[in-house]
Amino acid sequence: MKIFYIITFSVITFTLISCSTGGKSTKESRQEKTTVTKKPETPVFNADSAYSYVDKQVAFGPRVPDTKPHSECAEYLTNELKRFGADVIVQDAPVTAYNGKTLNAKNIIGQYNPEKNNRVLLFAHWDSRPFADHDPDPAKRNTPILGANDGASGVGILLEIARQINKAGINIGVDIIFFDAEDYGTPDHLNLPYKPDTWCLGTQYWCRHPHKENYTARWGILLDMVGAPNAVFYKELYSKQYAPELLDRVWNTAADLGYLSFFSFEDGGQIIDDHVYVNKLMNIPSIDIIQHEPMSDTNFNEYWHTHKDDMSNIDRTTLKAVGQTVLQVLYSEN
Ligand code: AHN
Ligand code: ZN
Repeated sequence: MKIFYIITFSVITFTLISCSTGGKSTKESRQEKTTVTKKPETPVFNADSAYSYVDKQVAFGPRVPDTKPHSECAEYLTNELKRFGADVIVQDAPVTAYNGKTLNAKNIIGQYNPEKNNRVLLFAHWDSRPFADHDPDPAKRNTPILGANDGASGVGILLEIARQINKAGINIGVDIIFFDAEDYGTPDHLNLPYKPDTWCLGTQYWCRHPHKENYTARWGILLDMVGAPNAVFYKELYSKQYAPELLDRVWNTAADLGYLSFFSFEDGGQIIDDHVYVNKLMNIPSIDIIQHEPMSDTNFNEYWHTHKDDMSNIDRTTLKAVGQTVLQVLYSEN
């Protein structure tokens, strides 16, 4: 009875909609059509493609500033963004590390519709950690990690989003920024004194020297550690504090798309990450989609800052859930 009622109701509604469209003047429907074709449909995110971009970065080796794999990977990322139709700026960002060393960091910025004021920002860090300070083997803690999940996963998803933007077109301005030297923060295994702001060095530099004067964006989304099998993304608390509306929108979109097993509506912890500086220094409301494991010792994935953060720590299903969700949010923006 109930089902019958629903079917009847849908048929009537459908008929009403068809009638009202049919009843419009030719000019009106033409205008309507123009508006519809102007707004591209949300593209389908290809997880195989994203996976291959993660694999490619990892194959260069650890992307630590002032090393060969780092400069080779910078060139690769720049060329990929250009191939996907972005206007690219490579920003030299000299920064000082926790140990006083100057790092020649590079922020890689891909712009779509650079002339538009109505813009959004998508970002990830592209460097990998210079030390495996959480590796179970103490002898291996001073060597750099591959950072397949921690670094390459977010960049891989954003490259696939860039490829899709280039194919489908987009009405708003979009900046995709790969920040450097996020993961050069004070190592945990050496018992060094606490020093603030040793993480996110490339982002801090960019916030103080944006690539365009008076740069701003409506909002920002940071992707960090977004590729591990069975990852769960909780609502990170700085994101909730600075960008509650965007946070809800992203999580609701993920739920609509059927990705509730990846996106939990529970609160996570506060995580110092690139989005904190974008919020505080640039006043761009920004969230962090980050795998955080409140029950683990480190608060993160078990391979976090170890030599096991390699391609076996990457799963296409997770890349798809995050990538499709971000694309959907992006294409629902006018
Ligand atoms: C801290 O551990 C302070 N922040 C985590 C940010 C991070 C490191 N993201 C990836 N690696
Ligand atoms: Zn890290």
